[in-house]
Amino acid sequence: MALLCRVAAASLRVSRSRPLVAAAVRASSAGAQYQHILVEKKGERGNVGFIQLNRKKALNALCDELMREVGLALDEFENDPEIGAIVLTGSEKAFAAGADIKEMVDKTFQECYAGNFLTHWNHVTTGKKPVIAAVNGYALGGGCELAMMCDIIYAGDKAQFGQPEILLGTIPGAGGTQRLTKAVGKSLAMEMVLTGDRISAQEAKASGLVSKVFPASDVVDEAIKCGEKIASNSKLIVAMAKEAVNGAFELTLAEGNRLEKRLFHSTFSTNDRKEGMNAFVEKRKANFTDQ
Ligand code: CO8
Repeated sequence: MALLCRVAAASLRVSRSRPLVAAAVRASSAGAQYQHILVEKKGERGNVGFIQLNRKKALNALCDELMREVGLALDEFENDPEIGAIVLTGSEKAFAAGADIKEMVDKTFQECYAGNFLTHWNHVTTGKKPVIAAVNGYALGGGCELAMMCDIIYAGDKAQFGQPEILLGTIPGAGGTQRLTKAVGKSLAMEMVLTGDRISAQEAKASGLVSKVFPASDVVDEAIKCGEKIASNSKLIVAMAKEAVNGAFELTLAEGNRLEKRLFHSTFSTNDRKEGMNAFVEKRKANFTDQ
């Protein structure tokens, strides 16, 4: 694999909006090599990171290497000062049909437990920059969980969400029983997890799992537009806002309100808070510097 990467690196040239594609390994705009994902910068200002899962034949089943690559690409964007938001998407047929069952079929409890099997997926939730999932087609099992690890979910009108692990004799392991329940409530989450039944994009919208539904062909562009809108704000303050909202999932109301208040107070130590309020008073557009 390392040799393959080096050979491909020598033969690849990369453009900002459309990376050229080699047989098996692709380079991101920062030059990193990926086999299972496409990585670009999108948006008029190139300030939206774009990660596309690209194992189409396997319906973007989330094999270990793919998720490792997603983690690397997220790190790449996290460390890129130009990037203000990230869009994660799959193909029109599948955002992702779950963890790779073929990779899991022979695993033992001992291997899973001792090796902390798939724990590295949590990496998706640890960044400061907002991640928007643009979901078309199947978002099943680990695919639904991956979407729920993102900060915002946009869905195409043919998207389907489900936690079908029960049909495989297992249960969700990447937050499906927790994030789904917080998003849609106990009754629907319990029904989905216990029966393996899927819900449509429209049901996902009605139950609060996704924020917007678009025609399938528009959902990626709309997610990028949302990313551009977020990226036009102060990256420093956006990170604080994300931290505060995430507090609502992890803390009691009192602790969450305390965290929010401290972060709110902290904005008063930043140049961007001064700039934002002065710009309003002076009736001009704010020029944020992320300081
Ligand atoms: N894993 C591996 N391969 C898959 C997966 C998968 N999850 N889903 C689809 N594929 C493969 C198929 O095997 C097939 O490959 P091949 O052509 O080599 O036979 C190819 O993708 C196309 O699939 P189908 O022929 O089945 O396509 P259909 O259009 O007929 O059906 C479905 C599409 C309904 C999506 C069907 O493929 C399906 O049911 N897939 C499995 C869905 C599923 O059960 N997902 C849950 C997996 S378990 C899980 O995600 C646990 C997560 C725990 C994470 C813990 C992290 C800490």
